[in-house]
Amino acid sequence: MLRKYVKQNAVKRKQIRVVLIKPSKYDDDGYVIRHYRGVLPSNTLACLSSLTQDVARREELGKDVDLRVDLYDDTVEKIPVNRIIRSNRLPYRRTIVALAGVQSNQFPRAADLARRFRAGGLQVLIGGFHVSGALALSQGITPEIQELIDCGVSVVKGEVEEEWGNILRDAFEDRLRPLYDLLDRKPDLYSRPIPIIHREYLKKFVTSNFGTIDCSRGCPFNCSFCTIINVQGREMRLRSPELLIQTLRDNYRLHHVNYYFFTDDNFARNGGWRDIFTMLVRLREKEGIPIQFMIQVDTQSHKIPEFVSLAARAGCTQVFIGMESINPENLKAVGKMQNHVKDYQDLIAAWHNAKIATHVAYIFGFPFDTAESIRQDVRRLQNELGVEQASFFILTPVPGSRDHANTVQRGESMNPDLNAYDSFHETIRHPNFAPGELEASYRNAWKSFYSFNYMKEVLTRANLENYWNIFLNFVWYKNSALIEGGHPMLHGFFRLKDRTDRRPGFAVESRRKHFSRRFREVKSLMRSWLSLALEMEELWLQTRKRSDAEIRLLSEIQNLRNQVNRNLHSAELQLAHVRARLHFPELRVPSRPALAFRDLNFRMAKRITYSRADLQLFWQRTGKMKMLFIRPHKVVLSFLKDLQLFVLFVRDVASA
Ligand code: B12
Ligand code: SF4
Repeated sequence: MLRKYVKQNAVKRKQIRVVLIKPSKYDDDGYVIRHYRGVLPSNTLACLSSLTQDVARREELGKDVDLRVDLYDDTVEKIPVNRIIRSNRLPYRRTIVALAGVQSNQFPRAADLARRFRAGGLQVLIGGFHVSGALALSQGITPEIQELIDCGVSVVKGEVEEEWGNILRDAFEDRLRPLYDLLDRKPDLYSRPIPIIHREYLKKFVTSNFGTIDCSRGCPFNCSFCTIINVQGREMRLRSPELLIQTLRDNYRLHHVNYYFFTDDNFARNGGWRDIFTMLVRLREKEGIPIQFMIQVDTQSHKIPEFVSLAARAGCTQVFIGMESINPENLKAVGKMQNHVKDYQDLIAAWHNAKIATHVAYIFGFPFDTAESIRQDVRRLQNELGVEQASFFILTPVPGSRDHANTVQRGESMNPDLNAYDSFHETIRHPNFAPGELEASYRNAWKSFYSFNYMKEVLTRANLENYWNIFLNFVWYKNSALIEGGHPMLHGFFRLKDRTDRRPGFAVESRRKHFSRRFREVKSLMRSWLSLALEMEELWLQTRKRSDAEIRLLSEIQNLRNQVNRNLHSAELQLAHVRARLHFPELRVPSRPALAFRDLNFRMAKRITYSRADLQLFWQRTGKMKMLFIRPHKVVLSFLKDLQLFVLFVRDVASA
């Protein structure tokens, strides 16, 4: 939980506490999907928190009102429902709960939380893409939203940049309306407050130097599965580049944040891209602020003059491309007319030439897909396009998309459980797949794309600057998709399961049953992690980038070794250092005590030129042998070798 006192003034006697909550969703067993550490912080929380602070700064609720924001993210922390309810009991305080950025798959969880807060007497608001999208294209109010309204929850449809102060005033004065319809009043974002960084919140994520900002909203295209155009519109609305850059500068100085996900759905259509990139170049090259970022772009982005080259200079390390399919028939069927399959190779090559890693969004379940075509598509992504990463999704008729409205109109059946609308569950029947077959093909796609051989190919050709970004993404993706069995975009590291906070309809297990089940799950998780760690270590051994200085040093050692034909002594190793230093003065010749450790590293460096295969073979053979045939000294030596190697691996990862 993060608490921000926006105004602290002893004179102020009335307090409004705005509790922003980003709900998670339930897994198939009814447990909230929550992790010890997340990967991507919520931009909606950052945005609404910034807007609330702005309302406070302007004293929009009156000079004697203290406005305070608390932030909770259900995906990385337990929501203390009872404590929040109790905080409303103080006579001078009014607590308002705002369920933020609620997507369709998060709606059931959000609704359960809303009901608990309402039962505790709190005022509750809900907003985000589910309510905005569902109400944008439906005739009237949909039943699940009506149900919330009936229990006293206020629903906010659309963006609140220009209305947040008024809504908070309504809450303060106890006259919240059941529905705020702001969809037709799309706010001008230009001078609106930029989403802010909360350092304490970032600590709940794997890296705390990571920020998110939406630099624009809307998208000019017209894909039938998309909700964005029906909520944020097809006209682009931009934030001021100057304001944005000033925020990045401040965030770097105050919070050391230097990596961003600019969450615009299509940064290539953000009319301010040139100004933003130019200012970022200045920030990096003149002010020495090393900002890097990733963006989402369309498949025509490489044709915008200078877009790619300037993105590279501005610090872009990865682009997320809305490729969706390699089958032109599929693209036509969903109105993705801007995607031309014949351009794909040029597109990927253009980003690669700029040394920017490509990550494609790819959807299965389009009308012309079959189990075989999915297998082929994955191979084509690898062999013909050579993209570094792919994120796979199952086509889902999300409320707010034309696909959803058409399916409703045709009276076709859809999965009634919104919790499944997360793009990795089947929600409609596909004529080319038996029930469950699409999900199976989807899972296989993850497995074959993130195979050892393909990851090796990608990392071998990755440039030094991008190597670790891609490597760590592989760890994240493999862990989420193949170990945790979910979608990387929803998963962080180390799954937590709250025994008592289970979806209504699922029984709360006894302590004994729950802990023995969790014990088995954690044990199997540990085993999977060990094998993932060894796989990634092997990948590192086979692909790791060596600096020119290290290559030179290794070749000097090899030369000496060839001359003396035996293991080198410390003095000889020192000589190799001296020789290599002639070319790379930055290499330090180690002092004597350090030499032993260096020696170890170099021997390992020699070994790490190859792989861990010999050790693996040894362990396999040892595992099969009877006790009598095992040679203890070999076991100990191999264990030590493996340990040394692993320490080097971890050291390298940690310094990435
Ligand atoms: C960036 C992004 C992500 C990032 C998240 C990064 C982050 N943590 O912020 C990643 C890649 C992880 C991601 C993952 C997923 N995403 Co996503 N994502 C987006 C994207 C492109 C931008 C989000 C954003 O920053 N928006 C800007 C914020 C400020 O807008 P906002 O949330 O709508 O909030 C505004 C209003 O809605 C309103 N509001 C919101 N909440 C509340 C609450 C109250 C009380 C009030 C008054 C107002 C209010 O005020 C805000 C300011 O105006 C959106 C599309 C979009 N343009 O928004 C899709 C989008 C939200 N994602 C979507 C989906 C489906 C997913 C995934 C399930 C996987 C997938 N298929 O992509 C996962 C789920 C992960 C998860 N647990 O959240 C869908 C949701 C559709 C739906 N109806 O459910 C969207 C709309 C894109 C789409 N495909 O159509 N996503
Ligand atoms: S390009 Fe992306 S954001 Fe734009 S309409 Fe299509 S799916 Fe939506």
